[in-house]
Amino acid sequence: MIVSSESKDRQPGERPPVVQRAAAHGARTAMLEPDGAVTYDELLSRTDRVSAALLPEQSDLQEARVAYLLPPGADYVAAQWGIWQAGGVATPLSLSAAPREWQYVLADSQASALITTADLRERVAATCNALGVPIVTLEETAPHSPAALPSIMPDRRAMILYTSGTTSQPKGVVSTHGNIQAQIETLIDAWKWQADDAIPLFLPLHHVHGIINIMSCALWAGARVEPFPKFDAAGVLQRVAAGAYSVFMAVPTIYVKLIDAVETLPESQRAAVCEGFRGMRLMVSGSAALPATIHVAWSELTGQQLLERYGMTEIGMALSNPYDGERRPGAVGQPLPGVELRLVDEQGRTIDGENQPGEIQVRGPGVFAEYWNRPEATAEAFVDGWFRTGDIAVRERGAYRILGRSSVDIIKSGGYKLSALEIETALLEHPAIAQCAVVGLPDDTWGETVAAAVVLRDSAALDAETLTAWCREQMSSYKVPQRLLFVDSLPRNAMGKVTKPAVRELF
Ligand code: MLC
Ligand code: AMP
Repeated sequence: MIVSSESKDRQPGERPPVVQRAAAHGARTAMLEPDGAVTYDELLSRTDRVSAALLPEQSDLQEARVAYLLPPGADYVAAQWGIWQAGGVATPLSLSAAPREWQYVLADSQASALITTADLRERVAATCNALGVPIVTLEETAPHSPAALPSIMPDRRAMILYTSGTTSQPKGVVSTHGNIQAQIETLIDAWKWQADDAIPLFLPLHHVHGIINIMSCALWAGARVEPFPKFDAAGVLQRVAAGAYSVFMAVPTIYVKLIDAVETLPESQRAAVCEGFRGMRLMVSGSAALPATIHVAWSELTGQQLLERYGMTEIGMALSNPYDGERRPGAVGQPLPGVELRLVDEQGRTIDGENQPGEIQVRGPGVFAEYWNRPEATAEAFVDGWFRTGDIAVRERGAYRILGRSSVDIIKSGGYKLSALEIETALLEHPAIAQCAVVGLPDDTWGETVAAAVVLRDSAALDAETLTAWCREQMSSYKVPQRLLFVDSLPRNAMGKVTKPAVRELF
């Protein structure tokens, strides 16, 4: 169990751990934004404004859920820390979600308020009004400090992240302040985060990779974060060439895109970019399998051995190749400090030796508390206190290798975990669609790409272009099926159940 000296000695009335630490980083640059540097002191004063706005009459939000829709940057951090400090549960919304997805998260989490900017307000106003969720814009917060703040103890709920899985609707993963601290500290320790580190942030901030591994670890260490509104290969490479970063973290799709981008640069620029990558102390890949070919291609291009690690929203990071030592292409290394991990076979027996596949199960202080308002799903997710990840792995020569997932209904595309059932449920709301089946197809860039086989209702007419346009209104862009096939019937087994492997064959 990882407990820092601070958390052991923590007294009631203290601020959340990451906020406490920020005070010690004072005048250092926390965020380098396009319009200037934001220091840790400035972040703290913006955090106080948010807390004061959320606590006009009371001194503790008592774990009320507060949603926020904000671009990556200091405002996002101030909202997250301001909610935490006020005793609320931070519930980030995805900037690329469709209104019905925001509506689902706001309703499911029973959000008490939503924080956004004046610019973004219009995009969510109708959704919030329909649900009666008040909107707070950062521009309207006053430069006040909160009159009184609650005691943030480690077992209080801190954050809900929505994850798509084997159910037709996403589940809210609740992490406590203690869980978040453990998830951060294991990476600070294993990957040797330092105050003089600098890292770009171009991953979305509604998932752990961006929130914990990049943003929270960097701010815990007193390092500098450079946010990008979204991933932009040219913009990132320009800063890499300038030697701006010491640490870099991305999903495999981004490394595939960067290889393309670097290889098409003029010779004169390519050398500086490769030098920029070569000079970094750490480059990490995760959230989806890194093909060994990409590991090798990246090393030939930049001289960097990517450190591949494995994690999940419910547990933070669990397995990592070593900081010092062999980083084996295709493998995800060993359990991180403080993480207990075992493989379990189909009969529920723990696998002791090597070369025998089993489900990864995890225990430890970083493992989430519960699925929000879903006691049965929470109970099913654990066996004897171990969290069942649903990922199958094998241990070979001392390192774990991920073999796949136990469910065919989970798709990993561009590092996003998508639920085939959730996309099917959305498609079935189209009046022309009678039946459908969604599968993931292997893809060199995206890992998997979403494909849908669709059976139309009698006499209904629908073409791929119209359906795609409709999907874009209903779901996040990364969930929209990239391949569509209109069929007369879906392949089914003797029980009448759609056979997903046969659906894949159709493509
Ligand atoms: C977008 N496109 C896709 C797609 N996403 N096509 C297939 N599959 C997908 N998943 C299409 C768009 O429709 C568009 O097409 C074109 O690609 C460019 O879209 P874009 O949005 O501009 O793409 P880009 O910004 O380049 O996005 C790629 C990306 C993004 C890799 C930056 O997908 C991303 O941020 N992924 C990271 C997700 C993440 O953080 N996961 C971590 C989860 S936590 P057109 O035709 O419109 O041009 C977790 C735990 C752990 O997993 O272990 O970390
Ligand atoms: P999420 O639920 O979005 O947090 O995604 C977590 C899932 O991503 C895990 O359950 C794995 O299936 C997958 N994943 C994360 N890292 C890796 C990796 N290095 N290799 C293979 N799969 C990974």
